[in-house]
Amino acid sequence: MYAQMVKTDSTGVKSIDDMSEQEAAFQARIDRDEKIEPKEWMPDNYRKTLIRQISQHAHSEIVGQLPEGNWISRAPTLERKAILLAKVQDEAGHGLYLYCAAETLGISRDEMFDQLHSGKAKYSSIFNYPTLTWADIGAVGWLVDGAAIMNQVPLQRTSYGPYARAMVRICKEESFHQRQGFHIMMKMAKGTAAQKRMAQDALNRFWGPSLMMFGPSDKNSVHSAQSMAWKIKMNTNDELRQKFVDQTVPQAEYLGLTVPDDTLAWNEEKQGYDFADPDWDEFHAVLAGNGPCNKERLGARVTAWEDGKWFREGLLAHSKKRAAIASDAA
Ligand code: BYC
Repeated sequence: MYAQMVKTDSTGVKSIDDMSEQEAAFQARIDRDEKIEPKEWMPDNYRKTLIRQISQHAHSEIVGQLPEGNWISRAPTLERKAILLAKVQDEAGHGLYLYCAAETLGISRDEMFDQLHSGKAKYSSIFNYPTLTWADIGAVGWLVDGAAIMNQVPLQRTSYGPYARAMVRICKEESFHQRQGFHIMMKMAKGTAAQKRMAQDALNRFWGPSLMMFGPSDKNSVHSAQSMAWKIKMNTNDELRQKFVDQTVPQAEYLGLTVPDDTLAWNEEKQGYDFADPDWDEFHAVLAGNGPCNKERLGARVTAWEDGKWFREGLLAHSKKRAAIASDAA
């Protein structure tokens, strides 16, 4: 009965009148743009929402290494190989900052890995698509990192301190990633006819999945309203998708490539492009574990975890030994 009464609007966000004194004081801090720090009081759902979003984000970074890692040994030049290697290492670093940020909320890294490996936790749908050609590595940097930046730059102002601070460095690196992807696309699109065809094919396959990265449309987004009220999300999914399209279409034009959307048109009134929705049935299939590479990606993570068991055990044994030596010496 009480639970129904507090959901005072259609989005399920509590109105200020229905909040306890503590909750209202917390909301006032958020509204004043104060950062919330780990040991401070926060509503249980704020904590849970952050753990869900930050851990999913961390998992995305880690799983996101796989489609690109696939091309390190096949990069066309030594320079491209070194750049790609650095980028994939950066993604591992992003995962680690984000796992650390989530840990400050009281979840352990082992629990997060367990949620990933058991299929309970999500990671971004985009990483369940294959990278079939070298142009796909360009498209991933240009579109996937481009979409990630669009989503993540506003998250530098998110209300939870450790998350906001982790995003600052991540965004700097993502911006380098996006440029390296665009640079690959420039080389391909301005190269031979066959290279240009590869670049167009990569754009054709990655366009829809990149739009899906922003999540379901606002009317179907279950978490947006509450997450925006708590400044865990700074923009809605549709707002960010629109900004991404508006930024990316002129870049495709510069490359001489065609965005695979017959309905794409500039809308003078809204000062933005009208564009077609991605295939939401495909999005839901990927989220349900039935995308082209879901099983392969999760399988690779589980295998890596199992293969690393001896190493984790070795580290633990070593740290116990050192602690014992230190306590003997004391
Ligand atoms: N894929 O109510 P909604 C990167 C889930 S980039 C999978 O709108 P929310 C990288 C959603 O989790 C990618 N799942 O949710 C780039 C929820 O399910 P649960 C990572 C998705 O949380 C380049 C349900 O659908 N970036 O790392 O308000 C190289 C309902 O959605 C997706 C981030 O994670 C999706 N595309 O909004 C390497 C940024 N979309 O949890 C790495 C931070 C939705 O209820 N995250 N779902 O079971 C966010 O901003 C938000 O979590 C989202 C979703 C916009 C993704």
